[in-house]
Order: sequence, then C-alpha cells, then structure tokens
Amino acid sequence: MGLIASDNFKIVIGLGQTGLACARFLATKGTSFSVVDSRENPPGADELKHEFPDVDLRCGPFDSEYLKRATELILSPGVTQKEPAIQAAVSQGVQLSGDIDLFCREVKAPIIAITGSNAKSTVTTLVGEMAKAAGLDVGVCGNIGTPVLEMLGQPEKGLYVLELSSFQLETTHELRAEVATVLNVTPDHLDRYDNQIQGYYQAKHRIFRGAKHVVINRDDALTAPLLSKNVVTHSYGLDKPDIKAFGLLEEQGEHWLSLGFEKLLPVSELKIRGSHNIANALASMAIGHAAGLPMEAMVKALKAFSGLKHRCQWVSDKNGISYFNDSKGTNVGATVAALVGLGETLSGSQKLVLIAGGVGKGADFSDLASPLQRFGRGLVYLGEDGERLAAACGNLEKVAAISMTDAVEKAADLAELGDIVLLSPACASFDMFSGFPARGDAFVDAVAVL
Ligand code: UMA
Ligand code: ADP
Repeated sequence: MGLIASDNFKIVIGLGQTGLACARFLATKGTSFSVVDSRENPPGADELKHEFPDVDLRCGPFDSEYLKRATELILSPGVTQKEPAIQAAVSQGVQLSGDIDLFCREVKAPIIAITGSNAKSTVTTLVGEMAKAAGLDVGVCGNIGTPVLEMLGQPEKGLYVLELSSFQLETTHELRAEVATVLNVTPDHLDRYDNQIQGYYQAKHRIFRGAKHVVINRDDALTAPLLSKNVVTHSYGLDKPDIKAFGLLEEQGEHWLSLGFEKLLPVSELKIRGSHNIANALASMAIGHAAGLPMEAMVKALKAFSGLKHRCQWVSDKNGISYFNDSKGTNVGATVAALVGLGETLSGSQKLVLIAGGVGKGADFSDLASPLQRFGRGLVYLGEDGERLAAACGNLEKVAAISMTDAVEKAADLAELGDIVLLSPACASFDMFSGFPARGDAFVDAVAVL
C-alpha cells in the first residue's frame, strides 16, 4: 500500500494523533496512502508500523517531488501549509485537505462547530453535556483531544460537537455545520500567521462555510461572519438581550441568564465563576438553542457543570492565600479574562499575584498591564519569554523564577493575607513541560508542599 502512485493516492502529512487517525480511516476505506513527517522519530510510528506494515512512512524534511505524486495531501494541524514542499505540490494541482474535511464527507448527523481564541473546550464540553442531558447520543471531538476521525470507528452518533482550532480550519473547505460559532477573537498563534492577526481571523471564519445557523458574541465584533446570506443568526452577550437573543437581566440585584424577556437561570446557580464564564454559559445556551436542544436540559447541564481542570480551577487555600490553576491560559486574551474574572471577586485590600511566562508564540503582552494595574500585587515570571512578558506588564513588583516550585514559593512570599495566587501563563508550556496539563499539575504539586 502506498508505494505505487495510483489515480487515488493520498499522502498524510504529520503522524501525531491526527495522522494516525487519518491512516486508520484511509485503511478502512481501502485507499492507497503513505505518511510523511518532518520529525525523525514521530509519535505514532510504532503503531503505524504494527497496524499497517506495508504503509510507507517517510521521516525527515518534506520532499516536494514525492508530495507531487499524490492526488490529495491530508495535512495535520501542527504543520503549516506554507511549507515550500507543500506549496510546490499544491501549485501543481494536488488537492490539500485536513481530517475535518474527511470527516465531513462521511457523517450524516448534524455538526455543531465551535472555535474561538479562548473558551472552546469549556463551551464544547458544556454543549456536549447539554445534548446528553437532552438524551442525545453525542460525539464530542476535535481539538479538545479526540481526533474527529476516531469517531467513525463507532456507530454513528445523533450529533457531533466539534472543537476546531484555526490550524484545523485552515484546511477545512466546506463544513456545512448545523450551528457554527466563533466565540471570541484575540491574538494567538501569531508565529504561524506571520505576526498578522488577519490570517488567524480568516482561518477562524472558515468555520461559517455552509453553516445553517451562526451564533455571534455581541461583545466581540470579530465573531460576526462577513457574509451571512441564508443563515439564521443568533446572538449572546453580557448586556440586556433583544427579544430573541441571550443575555443578562437584572432583578432585585440578581443577574439572570435570559432569552429575551424570559429569565432562565440565576447566575448565582452556576458553579463556574467570573464574567468570562457567564459569557461561556450564555454562548452554550445560544448554541444549544440554535441546534434545537430543550431549555430544561440546557439549564440542568449548566447547573451541574463545575468547569474543566486547569481552567481557573481553585486548588486550595494555604495560610490565608487562595491558589488557582489556569494553566490552559495559553494566550494573552485568556490571562486577561482570568485576571478580570478572579480579580472582580476580590474585596478590600485583597490583590492577585500572577505566575506567567513560557513560549509566547510571538504575542504582544502589553494587554496584561491594565488588569495587573487594577488587581495585581506582583508578578512571578518564568520560561523562554518570561522576561519579555515582565517588561510589558507595567509597574508592579516582579520576580524571576527558574522552575514551577520556585515560582510558587516566590508567589507565596509576595502574596498577603486574603490574596489570590493565579497561574495563568499567557504562553504555551513546551519550553518547560510536555503540555499545559503537566504545567498545571506541577503547580498543584508545588502548592501542596508549601
Ligand atoms: N510536527 C512536526 N512535523 C510534522 C508533524 C507535526 O514537527 O511533520 C509537530 C507540530 O509542529 C506540532 C506537533 O508536531 O508541534 C504535533 O502536531 P500534530 O499535527 O501531529 O498534532 P496532533 O497530535 O495530531 O494533535 C492535533 C492538535 N495539535 C495541534 O494542532 C498542534 C491537538 O490540539 C488536537 O487535540 C488533536 O490534533 C486532535 O484533533 C492540541 C493543540 O495544542 C491540544 N492545539 C492548539 C491549541 O489548542 O492552541 C491549536
Ligand atoms: P480553549 O479550548 O479555547 O483554550 P478553554 O475553555 O480551555 O478554551 O479555556 C482556556 C482559557 O481561556 C481559560 O483557562 C481561561 O483563562 C480563558 N477563558 C475561558 N473563557 C473565556 C472567555 N469567554 N473569554 C476569554 N478567555 C476565556
């Protein structure tokens, strides 16, 4: 399989989780394919050799002459299509797709598609829980962790909820989602987009292609599609809603998640905290409503949801200081939301000590200065871009750390009684950890031994 070019010969580019799922899918279809990966020892190589001993796996720099032999290149999200060898093949007419395209060609059940710079996993999980509460057999997959094609090894679900990254959307041509949304747009992954937010924004907006319903965030104009012909538009925001929109109503000092004039759930009954999470709850309701989920099921799921690990998660109180793990805060927008969300819960002289830094992905960190000015007692910085981050954070006490244990000890020294210590790095973790979960776990372990 894969050695001889045929009329329908595909090359899977990248052998991570996505590449392996693509290989398994193509094998079930009886398609001739091979796999290339620029790394010398890509993850998944042993599984591929074991499951498909005849499939050609080529590691090392991509070879344009070889790629040109394919009819279709199936690109993993971690590889940019700007790679010269890929561009050379595309310019000769080789089709370029991704795993999401392959998935959409197969499934019949409706798809809810969710992207955004932040809140994707929270909202995707919540919408999945709402669908389950409504009695649907739902598949939750995509960037959240399970490659979409893994779902096709199981009986078809009644509904799929897809978390999609800009990387996955770059190669997605026609999603035709029942409901599509961009939750918010703030800069991220600029290293992949030549430091231009435009490319990142355009990739995100591919989610709207062929959508029947779109959900927009009234508090972020960049979430509205430019072309909205023949689509039903729904909206949510933290303001008072119009008749058919989701928003907040206030009654006797209590805020309610509401649809038009109808009050649905008091904010105080949510277990997730902070204004960003209220927006996430409203987004999930608007998406579920657009997909036709019943209101009672949505309210039930919202009341039960206590948030995902590593997202503004309370860890413990030690010596009168509260510790929160927001290791998934991997860009500036996320950390600003976490600072404001937790900062607004502080009272009197209470302040916040932020632990941040890591791989900055080319970000401009200056938006951290204003919330830190308002809520911050100090900053402990670490990692590859820690110093650059600290330099952009304005006037507050700043201390460098060399490890997570060191960072937690220094943050504990800076904090005063009643303060919050928040790990929300505004950066990716790969300079010091295997990923954001390992970074969050290191924080939790360091807090435990304080
Ligand atoms: N790589 C190479 N050469 C190759 C292939 C990959 O160097 O030939 C590198 C990439 O640059 C990247 C790493 O290998 O650093 C992994 O890339 P991949 O495309 O093989 O990734 P997968 O293992 O298939 O995982 C992908 C998503 N990863 C990325 O987009 C980088 C996972 O999202 C996703 O859960 C999975 O598919 C299933 O759909 C992770 C992620 O970090 C969580 N996403 C980014 C984010 O959320 O910010 C976009
Ligand atoms: P994603 O999958 O897009 O990374 P998550 O739901 O995992 O999103 O949340 C990641 C981080 O984004 C959280 O830890 C928090 O810091 C931040 N965040 C959560 N909700 C929002 C929001 N509505 N707006 C901005 N930032 C948010």
